[in-house]
Amino acid sequence: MSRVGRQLLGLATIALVATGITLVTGGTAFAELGQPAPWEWHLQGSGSPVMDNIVSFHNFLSYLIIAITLFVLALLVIVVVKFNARANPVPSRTTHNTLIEVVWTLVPVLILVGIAVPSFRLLFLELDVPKADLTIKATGKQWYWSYAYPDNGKFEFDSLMAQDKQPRLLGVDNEMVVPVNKVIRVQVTGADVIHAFALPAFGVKIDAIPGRLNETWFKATKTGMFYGQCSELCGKDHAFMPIAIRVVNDQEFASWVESAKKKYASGDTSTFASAAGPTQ
Ligand SMILES: [Cu+2]
Repeated sequence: MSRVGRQLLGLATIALVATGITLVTGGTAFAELGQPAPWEWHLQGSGSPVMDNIVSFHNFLSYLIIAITLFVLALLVIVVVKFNARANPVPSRTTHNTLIEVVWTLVPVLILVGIAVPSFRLLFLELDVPKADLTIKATGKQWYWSYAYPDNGKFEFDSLMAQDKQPRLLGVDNEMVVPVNKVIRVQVTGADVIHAFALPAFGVKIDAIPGRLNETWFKATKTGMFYGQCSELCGKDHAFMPIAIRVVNDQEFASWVESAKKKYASGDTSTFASAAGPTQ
């Protein structure tokens, strides 16, 4: 085997080993649930059925891409080793091969169809809001979020980043609180400029646009704290308006609602007086 061929085979071996290590140590090993972790390179851990689907679709695509890349690499290695000028001094004059042309057209088409089907299934899962157990309205403002609970006594409160809370830049003074295993419909709007309501662990990301009411949903399958961030550049403190959601059981949620009704009773109720739209 030629020197170049050996070098290429060596490279291919390194790529294979690296891929193997990546796949073995990947998955949820580093992916912490609810918040980002240091040196994280994988998707955040899933806390909702939609995110479960996003993770498995992402993994499916990764395996497919790795397989295609290795296949092309193998073809390149074969060409370099078998058909270089020294190993193959008299080149073939073949210009056409009907079978191979049909195959290299059909196989990519089939692969794309195989990607399209689960991709559309996932889009429909994200966009068809199931019958909701609870509706929460999230309003993006420069630079914090307000959460309103129209089903639970029509209270509304502001959620600002808390300097003294952990995790840094994600902790807030008043968290959004939701019950576990319930379909939460989130209606999202902006009060001043465009913001975006995003929570990676729930697979949620939707624009908060003034004058418009966008709708998304999630069903948290685990209790605990989950963090997201405004995901549309909205001004100088865009980086400092985190989204913090506390997922609790039904009893804890009921008692939180009782205390929240009292705590936020004097809050601004303009959300309920007017329909969607800017409140200032
Ligand atoms: Cu923003």
